[in-house]
Amino acid sequence: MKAIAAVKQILGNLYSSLPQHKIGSAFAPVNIALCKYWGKRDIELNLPITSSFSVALPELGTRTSISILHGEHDRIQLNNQDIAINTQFAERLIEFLDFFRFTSKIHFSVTTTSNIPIGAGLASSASGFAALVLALDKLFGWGLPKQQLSILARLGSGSACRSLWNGFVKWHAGTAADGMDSFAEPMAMIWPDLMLGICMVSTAEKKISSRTAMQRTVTTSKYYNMWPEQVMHDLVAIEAAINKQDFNLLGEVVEANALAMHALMLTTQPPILYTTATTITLMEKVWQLRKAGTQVYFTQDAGPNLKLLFLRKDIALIKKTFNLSSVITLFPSDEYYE
Ligand code: 2P0
Repeated sequence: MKAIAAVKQILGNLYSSLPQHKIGSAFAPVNIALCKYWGKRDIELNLPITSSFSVALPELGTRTSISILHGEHDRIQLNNQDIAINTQFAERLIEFLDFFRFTSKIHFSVTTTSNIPIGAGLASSASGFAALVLALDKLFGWGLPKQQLSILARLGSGSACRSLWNGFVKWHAGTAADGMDSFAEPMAMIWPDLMLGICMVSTAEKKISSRTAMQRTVTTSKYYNMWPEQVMHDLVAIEAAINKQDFNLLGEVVEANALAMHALMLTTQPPILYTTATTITLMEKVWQLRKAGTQVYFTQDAGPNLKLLFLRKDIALIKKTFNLSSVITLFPSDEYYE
């Protein structure tokens, strides 16, 4: 298996070392892509076709503790509830833990709590796998650099490699077949007035996972070949906008990037549509408000909910206009990117 080989390569002599501590515990934030990851060049290693760029939602995320369990199988707790090991959630976690089960007898007890609004399309798998990798690093006492931990998190879920830092984060697609150059890194840029609001449309579980949806897009959309070029331009524009603190430029590029991803999904066979009538009503509201002079833009992930980007000066107006489930200051302090 390529993933096991990658884990061995990263851990080197540490592979098969015994845990140094009784418990490892860590928190990882949720991240929202400003330039989306949509398509893999390697499914097993979660290697992306393009680079992507995100911003973390500080305070919103997952805390995970892990310890060795002397039992027959793993024990998984989510938000204080035991999770049956034959559920999809547990199976995905157990499959990932298999990479670190150096002797077949090792089992783990994993306790996870998350303060992510349920069903907000906030990719709980990203903060989940990032927190798990950070917790494993502490349990085993590896002390790995974050770049290496980012590669390990990527093996659990692609976007998890971006959830190891606060602030703006770039995931370099890389070109190596083994994925050793495909990791995320924090960008030393901050934007103290930048705000994000979550506009909840539905909390129902999505009918098609982003994993399946992105693969279907790559294999069936006649227009997919336009995506990598679009992303290349968007990444440059997003970094330039942040450097200049040009909010309108940032918003335009971010919104267009999300719309292009969703447009691509409509061109798959069969088509994928996460957008609902309510999503469209909200988009129109954003556009109307913008026409009237307010600087507000949206981004949308693999679900119907919108995330609004705006500046602190407009917080009262945005709160009055939209029913937001969370309003997040993305850079609560001056040194928030590490
Ligand atoms: C992103 N999404 O960049 C994009 C935009 C959803 C829409 O990354 O198969 O859970 O585990 O690598 O990371 C969600 O996909 O997929 C995602 P896998 P992942 O945030």
